[in-house]
Amino acid sequence: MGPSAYRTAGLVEVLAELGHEVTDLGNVTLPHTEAKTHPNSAVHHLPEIAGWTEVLTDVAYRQSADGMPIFLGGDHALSAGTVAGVARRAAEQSRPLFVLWLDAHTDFHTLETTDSGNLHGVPMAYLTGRPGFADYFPPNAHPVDPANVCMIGIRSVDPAERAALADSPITVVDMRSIDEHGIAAPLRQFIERVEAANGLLHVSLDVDFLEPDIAPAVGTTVPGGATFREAHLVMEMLHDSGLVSSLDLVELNPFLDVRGRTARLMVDLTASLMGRRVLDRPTRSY
Ligand code: HAR
Ligand code: MN
Ligand code: MN
Ligand code: MN
Repeated sequence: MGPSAYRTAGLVEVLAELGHEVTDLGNVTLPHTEAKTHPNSAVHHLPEIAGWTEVLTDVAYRQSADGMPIFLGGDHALSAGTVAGVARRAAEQSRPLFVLWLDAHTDFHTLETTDSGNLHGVPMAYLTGRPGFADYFPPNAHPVDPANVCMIGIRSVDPAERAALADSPITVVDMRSIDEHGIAAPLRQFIERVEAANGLLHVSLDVDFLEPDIAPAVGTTVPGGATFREAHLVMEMLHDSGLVSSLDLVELNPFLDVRGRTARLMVDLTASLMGRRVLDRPTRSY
């Protein structure tokens, strides 16, 4: 239902108004899947998620040939496919892929460590080549270098993820750090790294990155999220960088929305990323 809510909230029209040529390629469908279980009996919907990963890898690879694909979800598990697809594109262009993960959660569980068995909790582990996926997910031909991953907005990390992150070069900007230093400084540092490396930049925006008061339409709200202005500032800075090559909008559950407020906010954030600004002149640097 997420993609339908974005369409209803006017995503295509808003981007077209900004002068972009927009093509809505419609919904992706899941082909037949093979039954599959995992020794961790909590894991559920494994064949479906493995199937989606395969299909979306292919879709993302093809749609990143030109233009900027925006992938509408749907569960954050979809990023296992979308990021794998753009990683294949980056490898073909001999450019490094960077991933900005805007989320309350790190989604860094393996299939062994997840307690909930909800596979939206595993895509970053799959994408960065953590072990245990080989017999269950499509082969990860182009793992993302964890040193090229930056997570911002983090405020809910399970013990197994915490342990794995202690040994990982992933940059994690948690909410405490944002409280203390603001959100612009770490983002600017990351953008500068992408630019210096001539990288592609994939942005994965989970609704629960946002403060639940302003974005209630998500099943896994965590208090203390990014404010309206922090979120827009991130998008505006990303736009100014000119580096973003693909985007996921994930975890929207329209059933939980209040008068379409969350869908509209996600559309407006996308508009900021795609060039909506207050004045038609560069932002002054002080
Ligand atoms: N870490 C918890 C789990 O694995 C919660 C994961 C929630 N993730 C999302 N997307 N909804 O970030 O169950
Ligand atoms: Mn989910
Ligand atoms: Mn997530
Ligand atoms: Mn999340």
